[in-house]
Amino acid sequence: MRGQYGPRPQETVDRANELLDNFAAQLEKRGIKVDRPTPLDFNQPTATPDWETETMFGCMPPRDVLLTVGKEMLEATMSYRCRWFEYLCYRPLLQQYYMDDPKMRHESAPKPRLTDADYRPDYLSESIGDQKRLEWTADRFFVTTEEEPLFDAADVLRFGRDLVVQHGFTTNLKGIDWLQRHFPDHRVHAVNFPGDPYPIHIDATFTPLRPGLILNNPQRRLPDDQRKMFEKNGWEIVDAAQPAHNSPPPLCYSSVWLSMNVLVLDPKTVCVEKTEVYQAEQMDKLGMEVVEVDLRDAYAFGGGLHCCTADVYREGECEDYFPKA
Ligand code: DAV
Repeated sequence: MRGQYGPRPQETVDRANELLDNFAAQLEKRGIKVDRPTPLDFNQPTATPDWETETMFGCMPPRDVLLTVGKEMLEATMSYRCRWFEYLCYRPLLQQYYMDDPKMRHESAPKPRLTDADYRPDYLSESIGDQKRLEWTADRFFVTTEEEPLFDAADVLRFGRDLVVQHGFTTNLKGIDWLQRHFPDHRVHAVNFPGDPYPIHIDATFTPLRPGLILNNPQRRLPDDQRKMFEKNGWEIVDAAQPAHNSPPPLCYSSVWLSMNVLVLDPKTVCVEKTEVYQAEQMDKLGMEVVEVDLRDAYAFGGGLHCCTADVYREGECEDYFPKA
């Protein structure tokens, strides 16, 4: 966060932890087993032979780091230097899963070097202005270069056999190609949302609710030429409701569209942040049972309900939702 780094106020940390604990308890009451990461001291400097940073990020959003596909859990490359070591917070759990389930595959994508060659200098300079930024992102000209494969797990959506991946700031084309080579039995689709001046993660932009239905951010609509696979297979893409807030909470990295960063528990049940009344109302109209969760005061630590969760073990088979090519 430009110009601001170092420890966050302790009372905001305590409040966010309280909300995350309550959310975990809510999920447990519904019969979901919830595991929690092991935090590091995020206020320590980290370095590799190529760079050093003064502080780290945290481990509120496992969604950014861990990608579960079938029996595999894959650690993403990540694309910020301050998040390079974040996987360590999840290693105790991943080791446990690996020992408990002989079929579990624990994989880690090649750690990127993240030298200066990975980033366009001055791309984020304040003098650029939103108009220019929108042109750049529409042209798929992003802050990261194609120096080496980069992806954050939160840029990937899983639809059974198909993986839909946002090309943007945190995931480059080489990262998407790496995913396709790594999952040869899946079809990997690159998508873009031109209305987003800062495309970081797909989960406040494109939200599958159940087979056949996706919410799309009305300011970041999927371009026509990328809708074909959904249309041909009878999927409906509807505009998400407006957020209930005009601005994100203080020191938050994300936009107001965390309103649509919901956690779907099953095709009929969805967790929605409790102040997001318009989003909840839309879910209700779409026939979903809404579970209200108080999380807004934790947003600043890395995102919403979808960000702060990552599914590990799910029931069901790998479906083909898009048989018509
Ligand atoms: O709209 O700021 C937030 C996504 C966080 N995983 C946004 C994207």
